[in-house]
Amino acid sequence: METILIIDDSLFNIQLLKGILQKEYNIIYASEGKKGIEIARDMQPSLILLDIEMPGLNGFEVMERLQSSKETQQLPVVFLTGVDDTLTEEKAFFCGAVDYIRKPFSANVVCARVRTHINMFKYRKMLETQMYIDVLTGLYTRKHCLDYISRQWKHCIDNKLPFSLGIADIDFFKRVNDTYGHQEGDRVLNSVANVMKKALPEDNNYVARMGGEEFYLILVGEPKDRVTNIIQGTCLAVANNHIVKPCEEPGQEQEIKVTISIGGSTIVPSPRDSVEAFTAIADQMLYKAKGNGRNQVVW
Ligand code: GH3
Ligand code: MG
Ligand code: MG
Ligand code: MG
Ligand code: MG
Repeated sequence: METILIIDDSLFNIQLLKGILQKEYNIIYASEGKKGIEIARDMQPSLILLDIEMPGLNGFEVMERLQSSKETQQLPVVFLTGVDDTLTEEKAFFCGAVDYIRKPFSANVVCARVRTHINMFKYRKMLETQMYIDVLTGLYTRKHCLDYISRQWKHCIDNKLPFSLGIADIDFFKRVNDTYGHQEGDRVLNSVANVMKKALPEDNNYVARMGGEEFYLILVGEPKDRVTNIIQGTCLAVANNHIVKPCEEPGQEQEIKVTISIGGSTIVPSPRDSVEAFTAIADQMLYKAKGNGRNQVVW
């Protein structure tokens, strides 16, 4: 059930809205702006119904704070107010509200508008998931990764931090498909993805599937020797991972083993460095790892 947050200083209004909406939605509320912002951040509701006239922060001030924080700026806000004046309504939309409902309101109109906004929000979240999360492995997609790299690259330049990129590619993966079939190949891909993610530090474990059986592993702020240790561990963890191919005959299960090669590099980037040139180096290292016999890290 989707959650709606009501921020209103009038308990009467909160009760009224709750009565209208609680059959279809989980209703939470705050009678004051600051508290409302905290709840919005922690609970990530699918919609916020926001009053304008309140003691403490008024609706516009609440809106401004919601919009200026990364954790709340994507949440849709509907102003629900007794202020019956077109200039205020214009201002609300200008501030980023998705809708403006005047009190006294009709229960059916509130329901219909809320449903529309909630549906749009759900749809948007679904599209974002499809864009950013790879369905087969649950890892980040290429699109997410490219955005992430440009953000982190800049962050490392600004803070003089090391940026590390490892490019991992499964060895002789074509053979896996040829031997066990494409479906089994997909399971292997999924398993390798999970093992890689688990082998990285819990608080610094960005892995993306860039395409096919190639992955980017990104570590930010770790010194190079620590990075190479972690990446060696990742390579080893994949090699030690056994994937069991299920079989109808008990005792006839087959074990599929695969290895990966990883090429990578670490840099404390300066504004003159280009992320494309740096990526090309990691790619060359992968090429070397393949040429040197695979199942290894070249950094
Ligand atoms: P190398 O060690 O040189 O990387 O050899 P390789 O066989 O892994 O390399 P190659 O690039 O020739 O083959 C990659 C194979 O990965 C080809 C393709 O069929 C397979 N592949 C790519 N994406 C998928 C996928 O989503 N599922 C499955 N099952 N196979 C895939
Ligand atoms: Mg009020
Ligand atoms: Mg290849
Ligand atoms: Mg390969
Ligand atoms: Mg490949």
